[in-house]
Amino acid sequence: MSHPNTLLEPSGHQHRAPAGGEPPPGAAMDWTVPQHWDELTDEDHWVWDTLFARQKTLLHDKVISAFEEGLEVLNLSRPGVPNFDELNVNLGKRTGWKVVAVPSLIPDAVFFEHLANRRFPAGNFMRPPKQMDYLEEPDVFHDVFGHLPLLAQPAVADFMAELGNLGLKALKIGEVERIARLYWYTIEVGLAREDGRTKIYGAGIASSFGETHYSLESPRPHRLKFDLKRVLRTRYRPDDFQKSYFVIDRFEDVLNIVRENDFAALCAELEGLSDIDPKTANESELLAA
Ligand code: HBI
Ligand code: FE
Repeated sequence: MSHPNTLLEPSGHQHRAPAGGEPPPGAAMDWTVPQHWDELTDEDHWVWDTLFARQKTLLHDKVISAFEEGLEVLNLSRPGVPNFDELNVNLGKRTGWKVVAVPSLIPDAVFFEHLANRRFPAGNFMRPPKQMDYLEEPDVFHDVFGHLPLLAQPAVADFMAELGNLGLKALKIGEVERIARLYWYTIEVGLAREDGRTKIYGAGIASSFGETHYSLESPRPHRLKFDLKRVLRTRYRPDDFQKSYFVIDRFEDVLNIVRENDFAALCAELEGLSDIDPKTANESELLAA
């Protein structure tokens, strides 16, 4: 287990993104910037290689198999921070997605617009060595190592694009917080059953040494059977380990979550029902231990 005095990287990085502000200098209207891969330093590449080797080893048997397949398909084992142009050749062939560089968290509307168009916004910077285990904003390791392997899997790639569309619709009806919860409890900190065991698929956990251990081994968090209405009502803390994780039965069902539900109707149904604090859970909701 992790040492209590280590500043462990909570998977969370999503402090609410800037509101609909102007893009920073040097960024396009959609907040994208060139990756400037050739400006990455030896130290950046060293941090990538160090984090990659540690997580790849740690995740074996703890992450769903589709994640490890994605690492191979995208040839992410090659040394150094990946060049997005090279990555996009394989990724585009597999699922029509491409990774684009952004300098920071971007406004929800811009973020969802990218997802709806199969563009994944990834940080163009790498955390410094003294912050190996602490992450303020999503850097290239969180975004590329954590998110891209599953974007090479068609069902997830479609789910992510649908989430983008849902996010844009939710913004129009003032329900973006509910979509942010769905995104959070699946794409960022999702768990799934595979071969009779609970495994990781959320990028925030997969890219976090501390949360990989905590999400599967700690007795503290609740591990709840995935229930869409429960997810839409449950608050989350983006800057700490989770008090609750949701576990989907079969990872390949992830796409059905959005395909089989009418989101606007669900929001209407949940109108007036209180939010749920993630530190609470009923016995009946818990995954059988
Ligand atoms: N911006 N760059 C970036 N990366 C994210 O993961 C991100 C974001 N903006 C908003 C956001 N995520 C979350 O609030 C989503 O739930 C919308
Ligand atoms: Fe993320």
